[in-house]
Amino acid sequence: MAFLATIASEVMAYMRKVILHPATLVYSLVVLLAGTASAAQPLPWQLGLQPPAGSIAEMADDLHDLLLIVITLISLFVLGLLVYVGIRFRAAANPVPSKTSHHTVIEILWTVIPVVILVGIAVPSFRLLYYLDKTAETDMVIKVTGNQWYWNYEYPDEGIAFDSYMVDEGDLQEGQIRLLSVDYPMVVPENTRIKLLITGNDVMHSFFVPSLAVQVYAFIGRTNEVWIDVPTGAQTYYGQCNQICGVNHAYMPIEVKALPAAEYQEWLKSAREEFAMSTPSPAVKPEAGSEAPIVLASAN
Ligand SMILES: [Cu+2]
Repeated sequence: MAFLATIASEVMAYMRKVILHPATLVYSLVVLLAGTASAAQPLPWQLGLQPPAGSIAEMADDLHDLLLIVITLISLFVLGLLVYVGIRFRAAANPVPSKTSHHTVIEILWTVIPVVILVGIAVPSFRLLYYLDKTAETDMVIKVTGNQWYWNYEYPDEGIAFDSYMVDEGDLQEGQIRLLSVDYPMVVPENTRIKLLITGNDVMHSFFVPSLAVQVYAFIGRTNEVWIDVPTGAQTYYGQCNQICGVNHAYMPIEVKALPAAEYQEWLKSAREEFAMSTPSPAVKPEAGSEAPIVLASAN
């Protein structure tokens, strides 16, 4: 009994310290009031996933919620069985144990029921998997290259490419987020489907933006294809490299900035001047004999 009291007091102490902490309450209130539109970044003491943005993320979120229900019911059922067996068949109450070792009906049940559960889970899971695969129906392409330790974004149809570095703590401006804000974010138009070609230049990286439900490895000499579904609304989505890639792994965040169509065109105009590609990056160097156009240097 003493250890139960210890556990209870530990839980109470944790609740007092963390869940009832003023910062937690204020954040919970802010998140509740602000709704799902404003939090495409991790928050202190956050529970659960970041609010989903776009159809892929919504489907992934729904699948997560479904699995959470299934796993909770299974865990409670197994816990209930354990408690029941522990009490009902304890040595004191059951001095002569049964020698039963087989029970055909139960064995069939505990084979068939898990199979039914798994098949039930497989249906939404495969639906999401095949939905993720539909990279053909996209509006535009961005090539993302992981480097030690920054990202490079290339818009092949616009002839622009630029590096994206984390803003150092000392240089943070008003509204920028420590370890998440970058100097040049990946800018995208709202309400578009974007094909991402993800590759690496040195070691393995991983392009991970939780709110858009995208997490893809960036390998050297290999291009992974995925698409994101940017929802309507000007919004910034934050992510990080989540494949340990060296000493500055924690300092190569991802910032995806969604703009309304007109503002995106404005950005494109200035980006074409500032970020015109001088040479194609190594991963898109045209192969001998191919007709891929090479964009020449601009004069700035
Ligand atoms: Cu990395």
